Amino acid sequence: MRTDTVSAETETIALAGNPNVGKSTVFNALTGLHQHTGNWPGKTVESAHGQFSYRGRQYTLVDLPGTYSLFAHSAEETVARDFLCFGGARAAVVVCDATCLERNLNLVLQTLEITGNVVVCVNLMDEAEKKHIHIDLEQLSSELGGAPVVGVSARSGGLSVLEDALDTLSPREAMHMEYSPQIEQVVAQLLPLVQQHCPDCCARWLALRLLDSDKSFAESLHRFCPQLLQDQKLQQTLHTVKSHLHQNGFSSDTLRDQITAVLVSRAEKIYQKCVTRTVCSAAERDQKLDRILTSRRTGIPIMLLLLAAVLWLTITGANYPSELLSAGLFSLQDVLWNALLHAGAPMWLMKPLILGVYRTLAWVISVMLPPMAIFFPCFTLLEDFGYLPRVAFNLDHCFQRAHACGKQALTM
Ligand SMILES: Nc1nc2c(ncn2[C@@H]2O[C@H](COP(=O)(O)OP(=O)(O)OP(=O)(O)O)[C@@H](O)[C@H]2O)c(=O)[nH]1
Ligand SMILES: [Mg+2]
Repeated sequence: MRTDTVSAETETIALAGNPNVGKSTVFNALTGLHQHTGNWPGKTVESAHGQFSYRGRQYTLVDLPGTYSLFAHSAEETVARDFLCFGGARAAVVVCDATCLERNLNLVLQTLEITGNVVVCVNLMDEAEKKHIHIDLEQLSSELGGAPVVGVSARSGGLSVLEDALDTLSPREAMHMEYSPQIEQVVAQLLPLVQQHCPDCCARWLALRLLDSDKSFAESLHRFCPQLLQDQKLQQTLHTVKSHLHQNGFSSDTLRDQITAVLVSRAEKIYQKCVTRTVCSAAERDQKLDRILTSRRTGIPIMLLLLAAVLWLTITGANYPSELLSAGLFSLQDVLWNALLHAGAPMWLMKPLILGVYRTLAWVISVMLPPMAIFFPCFTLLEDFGYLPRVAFNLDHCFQRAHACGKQALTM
């Protein structure tokens, strides 16, 4: 059912969210497809399309790569930002992790600034319950200007609340975040000019982003909205307001920092109003464990030891089952050879069959199967214990020096 082009009769819904919050799990549950899921960030690297229908309406769901912010820093984040901004989706579902809602709200607010047609899907409610985190979904919805909020545990299904929310979603205005007077003043100057080309609700967001001279965003504008770059009056006004801001000590970085600070502080306030957490021994134990597994002094040595143990188990440990398998399979070779001889099979058939096909197969199985049967379960255990994102965190610093990021360590 995978489709790469979106049919005109279907309503396109973007599925966005931070990395590793369960977007692909939601996507698979709704569309019946099998997007790659796993417990580490950065599995989805390009958008995938799938379809589903609900109450007679046809939807095309677009599973986007995980992104922390729409100030894109990586290629995956650019894909997500461009689709949310220029993809022409009717609505966006922002999937959040109920166990760390505050961080996720940053993206929710940024998406709401682009479009009011957002459903907030708070996933991993089961994990939140285990950690004694209570989220007041109604309060959250009212803090987000009435955007529908649903709580789900996508891994165990039960996504009809999300389907209902999409079905009853009515068009809404984008959220208006209030920035400093200097920023508001220049946005007011740019807005009418941007609106001429983009009359829909993301004009204010576009005006804000034009101020921040981001190269990747300029490339996206060139691709999706070239008229903004070609409008001489707009470019002149942009030049004037930028130099005015510059004279008042506003560089692109200061501008971004101010915008981010407003979003972060709003997210913090919303979180405090909507989330209550009963501190329990399990949560404290998790925090202690986190400190040990990700601190500089203990995190790296533990990681090296664990990875070395997995490699040692795979390489040395595999020798024993390898020997057993090879002894078993090669003794079977003699049995097969004698059986065929007894049955009167000709030599021209027996030699390629037994000494060629069977012997090669026996070698491959006895050499390759044991390391795989040891390595993959070990890796899955580390994944299920949630250790892989911690490896990504520990290695992020090293990888950044090579202009990469920690999560690439996992595929490496
Ligand atoms: N306990 C629990 N785990 C879940 C739930 N939903 C998803 N998961 C798990 O969370 C992990 C991440 O899920 P994905 O669907 O791959 O997350 P994603 O947001 O697509 O991740 P990226 O594509 O890397 O950004 C997987 O191990 C899922 O099995 C849930 O409701 N409860
Ligand atoms: Mg995914």
